[in-house]
Amino acid sequence: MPSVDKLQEEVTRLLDGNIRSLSRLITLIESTPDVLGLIYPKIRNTGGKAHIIGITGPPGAGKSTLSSTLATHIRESGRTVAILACDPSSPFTGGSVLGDRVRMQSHYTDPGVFIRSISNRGSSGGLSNSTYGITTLLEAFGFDVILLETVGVGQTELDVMKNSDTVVVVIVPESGDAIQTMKAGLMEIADIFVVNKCDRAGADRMVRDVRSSLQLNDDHSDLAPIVKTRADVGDGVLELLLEIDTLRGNPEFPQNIDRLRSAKRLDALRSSVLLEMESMLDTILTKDNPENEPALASLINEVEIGQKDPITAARALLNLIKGNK
Ligand SMILES: Nc1nc2c(ncn2[C@@H]2O[C@H](COP(=O)(O)OP(=O)(O)OP(=O)(O)O)[C@@H](O)[C@H]2O)c(=O)[nH]1
Ligand SMILES: [Mg+2]
Repeated sequence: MPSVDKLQEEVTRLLDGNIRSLSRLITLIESTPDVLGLIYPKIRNTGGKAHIIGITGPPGAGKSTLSSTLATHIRESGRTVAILACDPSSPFTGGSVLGDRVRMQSHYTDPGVFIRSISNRGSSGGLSNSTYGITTLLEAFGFDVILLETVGVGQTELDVMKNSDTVVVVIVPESGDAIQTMKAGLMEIADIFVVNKCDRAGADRMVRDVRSSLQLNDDHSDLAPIVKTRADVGDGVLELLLEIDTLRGNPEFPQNIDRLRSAKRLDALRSSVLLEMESMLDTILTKDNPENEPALASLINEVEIGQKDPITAARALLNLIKGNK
């Protein structure tokens, strides 16, 4: 880790528009999310203006293809854009990263488009923590729009998506997709649905399925829009951007944006505390951890041998931890 002085110089360069400094700081936050604490005081008043758009959905649904075409339309509207692909699972995304390279090629010579992928690999603080830090850096740099892509539909992806202002959930016309999406909790966080690959059979049916699931879940007053796209040739993508901008441009939105941002900061706080607590618990529950107080050690032992029920013990354990402070 660089010295505090070096770090501050790097942040100054980032604020001056130095893209290499941005890249280096992203690498640092990716592996050590805590570094944000040293950077934040310097950048906290510069950001907050970007529109962070989360794009999520099952593997291979066309998220990267959509992001790339969205980026083209965003540039055409005179805005700059950063694409951040978050892959929580594997360091071995060779195939799709290679595919993405080809897809994103048209943007490489444009300084108004920044593309970066990050993963869990080597991170000590969880992907949603580093994503929070990195989007804060991208905002401070001055990007107008940040596209946040996550692969898959697990809890980590949901946490990552909480970093966005607007969430786009991408599904494709394949049986079971809508149901899986609902089960994964994506239905609740979606502001806009995209049914991509609408060149395939069943697209209209898929739109109807999503609409009826929404009607079951919602009070009907504020149903999320559903947009049909064919991302590989660009069909429907401009319409998608219009929907996204409409949500952002909603007359109610400017008053709400501070509230949304505050909620997002609290969400980030929550995930971060949960993560810390989980790792603390893992340490405490390590077999025969010599650092455990005698009362704690015997409580754990009682649960282990079946003398005390885990539910009651949980409360006692929390009280012991609280008493330790
Ligand atoms: N037929 C058809 N193919 C598409 C469409 N959109 C994307 N594809 C293709 O689907 C494949 C997957 O697209 P990606 O954009 O990589 O999908 P992704 O959701 O980013 O995939 P992961 O990041 O691996 O989860 C690629 O071969 C695309 O060319 C579409 O509308 N119709
Ligand atoms: Mg992708």
